[in-house]
Amino acid sequence: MGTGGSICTDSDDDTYFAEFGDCDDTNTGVYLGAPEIVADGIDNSCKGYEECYLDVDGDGYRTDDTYISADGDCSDAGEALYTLPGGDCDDSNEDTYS
Ligand SMILES: [Ca+2]
Ligand SMILES: [Ca+2]
Ligand SMILES: [Ca+2]
Ligand SMILES: [Ca+2]
Repeated sequence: MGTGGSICTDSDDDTYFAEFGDCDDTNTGVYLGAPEIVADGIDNSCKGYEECYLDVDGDGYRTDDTYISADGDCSDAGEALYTLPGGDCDDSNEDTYS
């Protein structure tokens, strides 16, 4: 190793460097251009946001519509993770979900 040069780190061994292209160097499924998993609460492809499902009425059942979440966690009001059961046929009525 020389002196004065930058040392690139790849802690998770996904071949992407933390300093360049890997926005989470602890997760091998996260790097620039990685396949995006919708609504898993992780910005897999390092695009700066996450696509979440919607549960507008908060009854615990989501629709198949997606929403761009700027904070990327899918845990705010109205947002839903992919683990939530789908099939809310009326996402404006919390008493109707199947
Ligand atoms: Ca990574
Ligand atoms: Ca994702
Ligand atoms: Ca709902
Ligand atoms: Ca509903």
